Amino acid sequence: MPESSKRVLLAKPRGYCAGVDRAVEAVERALDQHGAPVYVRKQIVHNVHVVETLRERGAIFVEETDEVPEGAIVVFSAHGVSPAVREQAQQRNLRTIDATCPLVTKVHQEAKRFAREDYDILLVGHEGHEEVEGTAGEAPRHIQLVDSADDIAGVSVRDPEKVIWLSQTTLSVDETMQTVDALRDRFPTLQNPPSDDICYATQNRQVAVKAMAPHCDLVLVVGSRNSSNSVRLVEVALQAGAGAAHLIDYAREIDESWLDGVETVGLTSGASVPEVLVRGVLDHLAERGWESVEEVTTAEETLTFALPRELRPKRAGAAR
Ligand code: 0CJ
Ligand code: F3S
Repeated sequence: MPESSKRVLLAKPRGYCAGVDRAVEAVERALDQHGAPVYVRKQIVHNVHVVETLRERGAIFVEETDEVPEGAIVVFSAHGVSPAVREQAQQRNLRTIDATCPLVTKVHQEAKRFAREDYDILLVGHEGHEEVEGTAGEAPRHIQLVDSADDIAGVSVRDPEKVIWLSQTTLSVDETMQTVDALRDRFPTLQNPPSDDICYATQNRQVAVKAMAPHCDLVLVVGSRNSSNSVRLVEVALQAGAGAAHLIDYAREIDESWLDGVETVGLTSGASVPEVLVRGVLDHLAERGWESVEEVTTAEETLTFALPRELRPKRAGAAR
């Protein structure tokens, strides 16, 4: 194939969202302010490289707070925690830094509010995902998880007039709408969340991939296997017409055979993926003749979140 027909389409937006940026910085600041080790419950975000880099700096990742020594510092991950986890941390006198994304906290608030109003809440999300465990833990008696259309037949509610659906923040927008349509066939007065639970970053990355994929023989998504939003980008690319699509953590995972006969490679990354890994893939492709790179931009993102309150500088003269 002539070198000149080889090109890369680079999706924008891609990579870090505001919630991930804040969560990663929270661990870095905690290490700077308090010194190593700093404990982190679960992976701060679902990215192998981020976790390894922070581990090298002195973060210790644990599954549960009972692995953290009494009185030590523990950071809660971007995906959020249930009230039960907060209580366990308090019982062990842990000093907590809450890096839950504010957009996950918003879904928790919705769950609490509709549980208080005694709704049955149908939470669309992936069973076993940490975010879903945290949200469901806010109102276990009111929430039922709907992971796929297969679960719908098993849903039972007390009053079909008082049912609302909420969701995980990192789902496929199209698939979720299909699930909600199927739920509404069963419960015609099913209420929508007060605002979108699937977050702006998830939506924007899917829109960008959809714009790019029909022009691509191959789409590469940089992201880790357990990153829900990254995995969704592979699915969206295939549904939108990409010839093939693969999820990779690093450029070295690109199988040479994937590139056989390929002219246009699409490239994007999940919300938990640092840009340095995308640069690594661009370098890898350039060495093989894909030197021309065009950005496909579908939105500009400017949102940022303040650091967790426990890490903000204390105001001068504030009471101690
Ligand atoms: O749930 C979140 C707050 C998203 C965090 C960013 O992405 P990632 O890969 O850590 O998590 P997901 O598995 O939820 O996509
Ligand atoms: Fe938050 Fe969405 Fe990122 S929920 S952590 S802004 S993927």
